[in-house]
Amino acid sequence: MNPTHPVTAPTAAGQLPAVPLTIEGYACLHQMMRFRWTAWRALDEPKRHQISAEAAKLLAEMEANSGGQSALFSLLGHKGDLMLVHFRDGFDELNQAELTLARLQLSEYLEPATSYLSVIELGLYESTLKTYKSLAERGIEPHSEEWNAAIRETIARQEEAMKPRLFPAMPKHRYICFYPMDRKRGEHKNWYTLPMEERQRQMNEHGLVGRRYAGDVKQIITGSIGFDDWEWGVDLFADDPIVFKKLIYEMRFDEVSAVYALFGTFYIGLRCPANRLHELLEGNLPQHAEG
Ligand code: 76R
Repeated sequence: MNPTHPVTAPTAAGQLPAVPLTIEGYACLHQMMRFRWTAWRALDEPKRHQISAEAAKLLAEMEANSGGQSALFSLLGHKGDLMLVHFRDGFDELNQAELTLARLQLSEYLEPATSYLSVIELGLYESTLKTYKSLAERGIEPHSEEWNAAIRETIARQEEAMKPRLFPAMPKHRYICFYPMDRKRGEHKNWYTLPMEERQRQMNEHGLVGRRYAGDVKQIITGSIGFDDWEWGVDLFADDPIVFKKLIYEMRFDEVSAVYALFGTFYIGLRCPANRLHELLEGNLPQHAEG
């Protein structure tokens, strides 16, 4: 028995490590901003134009960035006016994107409302379970050299196969829904004390529900344990916002959400391409057109 994981039930194959393997892709920053409309409107039109043109030029470059794209969204409601979503190769590039934006004249009219830092994460419950079990069956001790080598091999194979999902282009859909979430660590219901097999079963069911929406919604899960105040960030992209409601409602009945999910604040935004920024800042909703 492994005394460091006493809560994980032993299996026929012996004690399995509790942590599922994950693979990570782009670093991801969400910046929710308030726009200082009053100060902005006090500027004359040519000045507003000059400032928004400068910002649009930078945003256009960021939208096309080869090491991870950015996108701007106009937020609905009081939680913020604008949301920038940045995907980058790493935290350095992410921080540079923040600093470059802060140099814009437009930034004098932007006030951070909140932000969220995470990395694109694929949880590999299925292949983790297969790998852990086959290693246990071969009598290979967890965390031994041989075990570590086999795990590294599994991770490398998955990283290669999943590259497009770890380093995605920014989805082009009209609407975004972003919210952070946790898995419950309560006195009676605690996700982290469930055996690996049980978590794998529930995650598999979760995936089956999700997959039925695959054509209507694009989902990007980011992990934020150690980076921000919640454990995961969920980004959903769709051309019809009702799909968010239907998908999330249906998932509430799914065991892993019904019993173990805790949700943070929801943000809903409309995509604003760089070349529509001036329209948006003049108070006109940009039509959905790319390019
Ligand atoms: O990535 C995959 O497609 C594999 C299956 C899968 C995993 C591992 C998957 C599929 N998700 C995974 C992980 Mn998900 N997901 C959410 C939410 O509202 C709620 O109840 C929860 C918020 C939604 C709406 C959603 C949608 N998923 C995760 C994780 C990490 C948990 C962990 O590792 O312990 C969280 C927190 C989470 C939450 N999920 C899908 C979807 C959809 C639509 C799919 C199918 C995607 C597709 O097949 O294209």
